[in-house]
Amino acid sequence: GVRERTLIAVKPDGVQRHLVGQIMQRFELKGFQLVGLKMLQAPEELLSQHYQDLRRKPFYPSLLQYMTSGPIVVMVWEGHNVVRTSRIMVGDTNPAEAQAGTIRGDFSIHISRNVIHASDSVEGAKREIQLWFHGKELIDWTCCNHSSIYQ
Ligand code: YYY
Ligand code: MG
Repeated sequence: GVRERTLIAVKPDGVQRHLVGQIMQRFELKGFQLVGLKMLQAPEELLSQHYQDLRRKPFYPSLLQYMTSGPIVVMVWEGHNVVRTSRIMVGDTNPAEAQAGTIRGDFSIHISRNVIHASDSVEGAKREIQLWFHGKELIDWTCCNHSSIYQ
């Protein structure tokens, strides 16, 4: 449905490099709708839940160190097929494999500093949105351009 939602986060490297505006603009220009937004210094406990499936990976300790190294910007974007489409907009996990035109392809070089997070499934998005946002922080609103974006 058009009310599908995904969690997008600009990671500490993206914030430090002043990429927040450009990244948000890509989602706005695409036609997706912003329904939640905040900046925070991520608590390690929250990150360990966010990345629970990666706990046994060799890169996990350095991943957590990087993700707590500075503020992040977390947001929820809404729209038809937004989970899958935003993964395409974000590009491959490894920036060396990410296509030009994708966010990682255009703005990053190394897998350990790939500027952005995007949920990888509808179920994963639901879990991550609940982890990072209280229900009342998510705003239901209707875009006046709706009929120019959807049939
Ligand atoms: O969903 P995505 O961010 O594209 O990749 P994941 O496999 O979920 O890994 C999360 C995160 O971990 C990735 O964005 C960078 C980091 N990472 C890494 O530093 N080294 C790897 N070999 C794999 C992932
Ligand atoms: Mg992932």
